[in-house]
Amino acid sequence: PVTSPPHSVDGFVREFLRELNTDSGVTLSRSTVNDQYLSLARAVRHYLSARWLENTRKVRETKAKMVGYLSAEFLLGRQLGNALLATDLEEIAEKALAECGIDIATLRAQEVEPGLGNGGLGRLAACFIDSLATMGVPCIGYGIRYEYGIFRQTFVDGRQVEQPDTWLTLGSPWEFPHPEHAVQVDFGGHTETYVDTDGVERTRWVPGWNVLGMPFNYMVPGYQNGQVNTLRLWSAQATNAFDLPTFNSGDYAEAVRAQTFAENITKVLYPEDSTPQGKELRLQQQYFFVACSIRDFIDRFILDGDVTTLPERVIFQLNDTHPVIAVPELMRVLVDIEKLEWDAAWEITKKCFAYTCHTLLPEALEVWPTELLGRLLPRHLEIIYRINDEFLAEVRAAFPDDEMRARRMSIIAEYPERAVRMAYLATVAGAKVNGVAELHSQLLRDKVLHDFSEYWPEKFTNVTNGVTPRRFMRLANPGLSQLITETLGTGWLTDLERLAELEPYAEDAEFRAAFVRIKEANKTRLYRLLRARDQVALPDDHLLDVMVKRLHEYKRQSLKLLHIVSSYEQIISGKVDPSQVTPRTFVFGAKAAPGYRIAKETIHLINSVAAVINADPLVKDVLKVVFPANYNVTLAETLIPAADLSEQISLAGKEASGTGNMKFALNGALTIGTDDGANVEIRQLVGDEHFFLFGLTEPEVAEVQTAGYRSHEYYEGDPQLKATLDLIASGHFSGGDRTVFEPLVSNLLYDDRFMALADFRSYVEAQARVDAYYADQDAWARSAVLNVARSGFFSSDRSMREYIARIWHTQPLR
Ligand code: 26Q
Repeated sequence: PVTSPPHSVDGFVREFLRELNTDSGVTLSRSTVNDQYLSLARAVRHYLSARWLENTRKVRETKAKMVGYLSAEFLLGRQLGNALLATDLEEIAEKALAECGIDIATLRAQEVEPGLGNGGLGRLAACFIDSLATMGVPCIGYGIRYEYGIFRQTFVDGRQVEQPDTWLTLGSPWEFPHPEHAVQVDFGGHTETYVDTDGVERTRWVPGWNVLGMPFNYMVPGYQNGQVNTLRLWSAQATNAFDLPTFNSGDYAEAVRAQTFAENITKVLYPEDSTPQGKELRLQQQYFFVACSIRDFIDRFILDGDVTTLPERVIFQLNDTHPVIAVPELMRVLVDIEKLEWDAAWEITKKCFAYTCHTLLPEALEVWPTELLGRLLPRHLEIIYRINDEFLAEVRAAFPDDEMRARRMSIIAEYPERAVRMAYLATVAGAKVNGVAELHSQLLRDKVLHDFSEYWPEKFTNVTNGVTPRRFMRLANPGLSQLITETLGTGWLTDLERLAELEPYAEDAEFRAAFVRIKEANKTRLYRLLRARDQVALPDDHLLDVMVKRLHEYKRQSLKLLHIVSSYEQIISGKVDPSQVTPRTFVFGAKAAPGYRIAKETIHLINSVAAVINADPLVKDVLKVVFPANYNVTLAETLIPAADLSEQISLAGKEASGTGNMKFALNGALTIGTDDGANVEIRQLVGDEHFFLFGLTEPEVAEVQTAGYRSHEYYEGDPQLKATLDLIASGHFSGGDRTVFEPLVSNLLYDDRFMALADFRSYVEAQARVDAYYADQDAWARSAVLNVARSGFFSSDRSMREYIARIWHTQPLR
């Protein structure tokens, strides 16, 4: 049996040096920082291997039911810190490296985070698998090993320029390739019927081409519990069949081209997170990883080959519609390959899937044109048609005189072109459908999937998102974590509701003072990083106001910007004296989808406003605007613990949940926010007095929309808003050039889909309340502590308990 190395400084030094000498093949004195980082990572890995193998064996042997978390994205963040924490090796490793004359901080900084996701949805998947491992629940995460993750953002003259994310080039010590488990995935071709050996007429798929799926395993360690689950990411390779004939024909160049073609499938993560375009390669990615995963699960866990036991062994959670092609794929495997009857296969399939929706924006709902889907996956399209026919027959039987309803509910849309509505397919096939915050789930039931929730009320449920406190408290905010442990003892990190025990300490002046010192130290740490990383110097006595999330109109970075420009305009026009202003530093972090014009122009405007404000001596001591490039998980871990104010300002009814909002509250920032997503629940828990609410509510938004929204009227009716927009339009932030930001200004004045102007007045007033409240530092600190004490609900451990109880019905491994 495999054993773990000794948990001691000497033992660790031995592991580290052995890695350095035998695996990297260098001596300590000749080694580079990268050699040292790779060896450290592999040394830490050794402490997990034994439990990992043991775990996998136990799951197989006990036939425990597993969660198969299917997600096109896992935004993991750096691995080293998390692995050291999980194995309780932080101190040992630090001392061991010090004995070798190495500062561990230097090696930590060497790691390039795997950015295999766009934002919220991908990070949620990473939090969920962390929680399941920590709770000892068997789970296998299935996803894609993109060779290039989310692009690296740079700014050139204030404009976003994308660079490829080359996260693999210096070596990737956390992954285990398994070529022996490679799976073949077919595409294209046609279908035909034939008479099988048992005399039954069946359909078979005659594919046109195929690729190989190579799995790479990642350990998912639980927090100091000896549990290690697996994340299995698939990489595309050419099959022999693909290029052998070509090689044999002597066309070497053509053979290599074929290989490139196959490997394209997992080359790059699509950087759009809200308006997916129906790109063929994207559908190839989706089918590729899902086909690999289903084949893999059956081969590895259904050892007796009896696929009818699948529902006892697995529940596949569909992370949005991206993996929904798994539904017809499982049907194909059961009917065409395993030769089950259609009805029996459908009964099994319905028990094996559950679907999580993460959006409310109509343009974000995936649809695949049947022309494209049928060309790439002809058999799957036939299966989808049959699922739809049988479903619609049911609907028509239940509502005999309501053909409109049947058409509304059809999985196949007819306009503007014939296409498969993936969310409907997921809803029809899934045992459960859930939204990601109370308000979101309610709107799903009432609006997006209304007919379905009427037909199957018990199918719909809510599970409010959560975040892992291991990464976003313990690793990101060691100071606060230590204070909490000193105050409450250990145990709170895996039982986050225990933060409630901090509540009395909000009234304890000494505790508050300690809390404030930690916040200040976190700010200092952030400013040191930003100085090195982005060459910006920041004053450390400002209120730190932070808005970090993807750049999107519905999230309304432009509203934040209007507030900043308005504060600035009031000073330079003499309406407000700078000495009257609460000094603030505004931080933005946001990537824009490369093809999203308005989002990119907004980035340009933020940077241009920052350049002008930061250079203006009049506001020098009171206003600063910074936009560090390339916001990612790593930067979030230093940014969030330093923040005083968390900006969660989406138009009500548009942000499904948000998870950054939870991370800020757990680190003692107060929220200024709309009644949207999980903000609603945060406010309910922390209390109105400790949350700055503003803006229209979702029903009010709907009302204004119906009455006809004209943003121009708000501009005309509010002199402060007018002066703000006029200043931008005047060319003040573009060297006098009025054309540069004209499209943005016009968009706000004449379209403003997300009603920034309607909420401006209310937002500015809420910001004035922020300033007034911040003047009372003691009151602010009390509220900040209460935000921490009352946010224990937002642990992803709690989310996982709810999925388990209401959707998965799985058990922890004994
Ligand atoms: C789909 C098809 C083609 C190309 C790209 C995509 C695509 C990729 C990513 C579509 C959507 C996404 C990501 C969505 C996302 O991150 N949604 C967020 O999910 C969070 C976790 O539930 C919520 O907290 C956020 O409110 C929600 O916006």
